[in-house]
Amino acid sequence: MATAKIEPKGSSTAVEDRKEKTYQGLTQQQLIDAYRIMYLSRKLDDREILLKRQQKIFFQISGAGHEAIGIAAAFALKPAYDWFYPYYRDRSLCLKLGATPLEMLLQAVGAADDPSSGGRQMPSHWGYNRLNVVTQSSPTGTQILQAVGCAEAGLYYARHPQATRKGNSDYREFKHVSFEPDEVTYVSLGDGTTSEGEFWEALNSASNRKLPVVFVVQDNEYAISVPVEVQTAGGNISRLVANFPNFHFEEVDGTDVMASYAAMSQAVGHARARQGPAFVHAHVIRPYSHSLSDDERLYRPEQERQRDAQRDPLTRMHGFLIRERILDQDGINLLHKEVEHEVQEATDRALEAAPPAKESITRFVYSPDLDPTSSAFETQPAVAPVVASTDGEPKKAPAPKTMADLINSCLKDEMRRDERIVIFGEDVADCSREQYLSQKLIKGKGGVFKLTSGLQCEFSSDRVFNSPLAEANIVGRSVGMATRGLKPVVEIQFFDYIWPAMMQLRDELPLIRWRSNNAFSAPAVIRVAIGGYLTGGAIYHSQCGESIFTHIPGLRVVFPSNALDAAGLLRTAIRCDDPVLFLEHKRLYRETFGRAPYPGPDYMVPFGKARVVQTGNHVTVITYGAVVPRALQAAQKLQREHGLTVELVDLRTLSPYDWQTISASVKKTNRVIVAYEDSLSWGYGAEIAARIADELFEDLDAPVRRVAAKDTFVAYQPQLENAILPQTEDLLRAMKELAQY
Ligand SMILES: Cc1ncc(C[n+]2csc(CCOP(=O)(O)OP(=O)(O)O)c2C)c(N)n1
Ligand SMILES: [Mg+2]
Repeated sequence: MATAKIEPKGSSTAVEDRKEKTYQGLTQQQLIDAYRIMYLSRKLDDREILLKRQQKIFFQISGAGHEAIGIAAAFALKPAYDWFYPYYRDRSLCLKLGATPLEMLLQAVGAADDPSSGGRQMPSHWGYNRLNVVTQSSPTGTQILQAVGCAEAGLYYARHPQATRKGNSDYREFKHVSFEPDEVTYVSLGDGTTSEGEFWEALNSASNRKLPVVFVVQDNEYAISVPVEVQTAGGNISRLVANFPNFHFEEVDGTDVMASYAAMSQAVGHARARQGPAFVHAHVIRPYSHSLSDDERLYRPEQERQRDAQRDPLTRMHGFLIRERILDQDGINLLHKEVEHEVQEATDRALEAAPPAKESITRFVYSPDLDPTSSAFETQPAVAPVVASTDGEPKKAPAPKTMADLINSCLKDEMRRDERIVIFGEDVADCSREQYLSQKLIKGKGGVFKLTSGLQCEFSSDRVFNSPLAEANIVGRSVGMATRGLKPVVEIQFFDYIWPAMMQLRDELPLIRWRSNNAFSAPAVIRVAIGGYLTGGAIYHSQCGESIFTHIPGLRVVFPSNALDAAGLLRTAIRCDDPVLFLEHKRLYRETFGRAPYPGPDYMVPFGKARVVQTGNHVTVITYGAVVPRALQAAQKLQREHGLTVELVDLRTLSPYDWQTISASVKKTNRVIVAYEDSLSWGYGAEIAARIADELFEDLDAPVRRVAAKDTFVAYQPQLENAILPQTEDLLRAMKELAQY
């Protein structure tokens, strides 16, 4: 059945009247359209509930009660122009933006053709690439900082239009970038979610940077069973946020389409005019419990539920259309029939849709386009050759530089090459108060370890800047920016303080591509200073813990041991199309060991290729990071004192890792130690040791040994630190024992 155009009741006779009469700027036809979408949204919820009861779908979350604010937002914004970070109750918003009922039901049944996730995410987890609706996840609140990063990216492109160009031989080849000079980013959340720290971090940055983000809090007074007065001091979020500068604030009855539209129009207008962010607090209802797994009658009495029912946005809109004589009951009935037919048709098709193939489960864990383990990322160092000078004396070879120097040079060269790179984090700028730099009053800082020194001076505060002291803020914003095609190379000052960013690092950054079935990606680089052996670093400046991150599919984890590898691997990290956790050992930053001349602006080391530091016959040592120089020292001593030789393998990247080199070496020496700085139990080496025991059992002449830190924390007192972290003598002892086993 074709959908008839249901027109305002007086349309055939009173054309002039209709032209004049609008409601907060909405025409009668738009109001009918609004009601149609709201009704469609509710009927899709109802149908999903039925399908769930019939066990034809597997979960249900409704948008019921939130339809009016959603439709109002969609009327005030533009699909495929503005950007959207909706939450699960935004069904009406997504329908109005252009998502179809079939698309929604394809997600409910988990079909291969579900455009949001290809059957990977539960229903109501929107994501429509063609509409700029960014892939949504389930952790409440992670979308908010990403929306901030998204808005920052739009502003950045407006200032740097050249940065949108496609690049050659790096991630830019595969990342289509678009922006609109007056685009706005929409993000929505529930009242409960305003309790998350990331909400406040997002408001803080949006306010401070005057970003065009429209925050919409859909306040249904409950977060599952927890009422708003428990979440929010004083019970009203509007009162708490009222003092953020640069904001436009609206508090509105979110069950009233016209009032909501008026509020949204003001809010969007403010953001579009680049006046700053806006905050819309919409009071809504939640008639269908939290989800189909929840029964609100357990914690809400009938009278409270009845009170809410009086405000049902559908009933209100229905009554309004009749009262204003925009539609009569026949018109409403016809509209209902059409919508119900549309839902039925979409349901029939969705139920026939094929599920994804089982073989597809690992597709899009990583970029299908660019493989950082490939030979495209293998180049030779371009070090100036030693040539004879005119007086016949050989010219001095270029001076070897520290790991800190080479990382800094690599960042500079990459920033010159790629205008999409932005760098931010705590203390990474030379000086936030730029005038001190321009007046030459100070030298500038450029990182607590000075790794980003001079970058702000060369590339401006637009590309290199300090963040607030908030790690989730750093990573969350970088996810949003990377989704838009920028290449954030952000810094976490100490590994010990990475944990506030864990939700973004575990549930967002590495998941964006997989959960959206490759519709979105966020290949950001997170540089992190890690490790101990500092003499005085104590507990909170010495931690390792890399295995927590190598356990995350979708994330590349790199851990160089020397200057040359650091430069080559960082370049690969920046140019590749996957998110990378780049771990830099603080103790190695300025170590004499492993210095090298700068290998030039195109030197790259592919991921997943270990380096055999020295070959040997009696025992293999597999390690990485600051244990490499210690193991080398031990190996040299073993050879001097006992004539036994060690094959030393530096993994360089921990995920992926080079199984081929490990396996070849173990097959050769038949004895292996896996050594790492982190505490022994559950550490990175446990996985390597397990795999060796599993796959190379026949090749072993001795048990697989691990040498690692004690299962405690890294103490301040140097004698304790030495006793805790693995030392050269520990390695030497293990090598000797194993070689003689
Ligand atoms: C970080 C996080 N904690 C807990 C949950 C489980 N959970 C899902 S929705 C929800 C309540 C959200 O309430 P609110 O923000 O008010 O949105 P509403 O569902 O009421 O629309 C909770 C606790 C989650 N998804 N994410
Ligand atoms: Mg709520």
